[in-house]
Amino acid sequence: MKASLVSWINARQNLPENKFGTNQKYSAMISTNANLYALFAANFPQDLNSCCIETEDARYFSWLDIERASAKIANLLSSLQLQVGARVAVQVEKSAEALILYLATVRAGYVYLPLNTAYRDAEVEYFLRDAEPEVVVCAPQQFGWVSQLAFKTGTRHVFTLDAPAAGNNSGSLLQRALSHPDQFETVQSAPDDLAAILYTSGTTGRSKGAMLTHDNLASNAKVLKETWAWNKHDVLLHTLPLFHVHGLFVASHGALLNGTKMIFLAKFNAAQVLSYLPRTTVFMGVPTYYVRLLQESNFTQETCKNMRVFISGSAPLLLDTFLKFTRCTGHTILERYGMSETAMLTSNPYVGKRVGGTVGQALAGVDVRVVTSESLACATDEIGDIQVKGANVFKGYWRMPEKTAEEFTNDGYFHTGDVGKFDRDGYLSIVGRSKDLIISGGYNVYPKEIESIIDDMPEVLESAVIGLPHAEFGEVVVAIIILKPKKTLSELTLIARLKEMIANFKVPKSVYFLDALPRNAMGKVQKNILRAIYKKG
Ligand code: MCA
Ligand code: AMP
Repeated sequence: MKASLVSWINARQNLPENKFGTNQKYSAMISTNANLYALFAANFPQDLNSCCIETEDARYFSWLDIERASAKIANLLSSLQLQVGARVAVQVEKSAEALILYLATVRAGYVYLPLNTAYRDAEVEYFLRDAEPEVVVCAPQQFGWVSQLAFKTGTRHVFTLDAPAAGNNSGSLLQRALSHPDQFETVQSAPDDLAAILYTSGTTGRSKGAMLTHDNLASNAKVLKETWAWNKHDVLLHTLPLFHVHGLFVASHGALLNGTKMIFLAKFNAAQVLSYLPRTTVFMGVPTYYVRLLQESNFTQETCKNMRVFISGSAPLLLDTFLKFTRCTGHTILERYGMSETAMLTSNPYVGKRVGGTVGQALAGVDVRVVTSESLACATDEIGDIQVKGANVFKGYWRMPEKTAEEFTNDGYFHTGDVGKFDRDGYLSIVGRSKDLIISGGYNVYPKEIESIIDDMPEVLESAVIGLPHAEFGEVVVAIIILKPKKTLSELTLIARLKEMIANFKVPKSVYFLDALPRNAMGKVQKNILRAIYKKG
């Protein structure tokens, strides 16, 4: 079935199926334009009518559809007379149309700012005030509160984009794009021009906008294409959200730069993934995806016989999961390491030894080092701070020059905040974090953000938020509360309040009450002691 977006456009304009020639016209762009979309377009397949995205409701978007639909939206954005470098903030359900909006924003030379659909009004208000987007695109059902927030914070244009299940009532963005031409000359960008801002909450609690340039993204996409041996027969099964690096860049850019098909599932569902594996060759996921797949009785070698590679990242993959996966499927998971600020830094090899419990070796062109607290290079197997330098490393934090400067060494390496060691073959193991961070089901949760909200509650004297091991999510958020004298507060009440205020995945799964928090001689809360006490809980 033709994708509704394009058949819907065609139907109203009786356009001939294929107005464009073959792919020759795009190859000229790659040499002079650093715009990320120009790189993708130069690698479109010869047959532009072949499928780029297949959706779970059997809609098909050809490469020509992608080109034309992103041109229409790029023309709409350009018609708004936005400032150079204008931000386009997007909080919508995953869909092919959402990916097309991303591509349109990039090719029009604007800055794409994806927001987790779980974020609630207080979180969204922070991002809008901080990033000051000129355009906001949200789901229709959120339009009421999002548009109020957006206009209050100075946004001039708010559009809606609906999940595909809603059919042709696809929201105001596509309705408005319909009347615009379906050809657009991708804007000439410099390598260092901004392409996206991704917010990664700070250990101090204030979210920071990681500024990613066209070259940050293009250089990483190119090195991953080689490292993971993408080929013309590949089909990517894409089940990740589109509002984080893993799904939006690592997965989508892999297929786009390779000029091969993606099958888009709205979200991860283990049983549904199994039904698609026989038609796909590449799958990417957070460890929770693999834990869940292994719980499926029919997840076998037979199910995976068409698969070429399973890639894991965003959070630690337990050795137990790694080994069990090989026993069940015959495949060895390829684990890699990334950050919003750096995209991918290291990867286990596609051909060669994949070592469980490690995130592999530094990618070509990426300089990763492990140093002591005196910034001396660590010896083999010596634990130290992981630092990185390379074209993949971001431009800095949005409007935070001082914070950015703090995060880089004098010789230009970025402090990842991770702690690890290299083995004698150069395989990196992440053994901990110097930053106070919980990774739950692949989502990052910064305890400081949650502690600040809890500490503002009238009954609370102070709190500590920690991550405890969890078989499925890797870690889960847990809060320890010290109440003010004579005050009462129940776990249920606290959780209910937090669910009204912050994204669900950040809400503690358990709450404990103590008379006092353990502190060291410096007065710093000893979270390691709290983790030890409650890990057995
Ligand atoms: C959902 N819940 C969660 C999470 N997800 N709680 C903690 N952590 C989570 N990650 C809550 C739901 O709100 C719900 O709460 C309850 O758990 C059960 O929901 P469930 O249906 O089981 O969850 P789900 O909808 O299936 O989601 C689990 C998930 C999802 C599929 C693992 O979290 C996911 O897609 N994670 C991937 C995140 C990602 O893309 N990470 C990449 C970041 P209640 O019952 O109270 O309603 S990029 C990155 O890290 C770097 C750059 C890199 O290297 O990639
Ligand atoms: P973010 O940039 O906020 O999405 O999260 C990046 C962080 O996720 C890194 O600094 C690591 O702490 C963690 N991370 C990413 N990939 C892995 C991995 N393969 N193993 C362990 N931690 C990882």
